[in-house]
Amino acid sequence: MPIDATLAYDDQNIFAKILRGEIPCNKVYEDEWALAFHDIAPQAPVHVLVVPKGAYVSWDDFAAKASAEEIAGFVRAIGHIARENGLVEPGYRVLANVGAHGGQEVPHLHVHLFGGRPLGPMIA
Ligand code: IU
Repeated sequence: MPIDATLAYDDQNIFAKILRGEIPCNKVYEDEWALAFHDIAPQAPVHVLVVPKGAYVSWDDFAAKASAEEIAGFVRAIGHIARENGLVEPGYRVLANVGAHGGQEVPHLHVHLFGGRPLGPMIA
């Protein structure tokens, strides 16, 4: 069920629990700014979720409230994961669903990183 991305942050959301180590994940990468793990229902040969360490509901919340340092660290982490997994050539897709119309289901910002096959045109 898609969420309202303007909700207050709930630290009981599933990705907050994964960040705290209360629930396991299939980890791909971790640094000061981000944790990345394989999506449990992959839509492509590579489908990684990249989650910022800070308490942000959505991309909108992050863009409005995160420091420049947090934003830079998170964006760099996404690029690093793509490079380390050999996705830069032939290419990949980065996607953030926001709110009800965006189809966002988990109320902690996460970016989907897809690759490993031609992904086709964007679906609106
Ligand atoms: P969305 O952007 O909020 O729609 O994406 C949520 C994603 O989180 C979706 O692709 C799920 O398969 C994925 N996911 C997960 O990897 N592990 C979980 O425990 C849960 C959802 I809940």
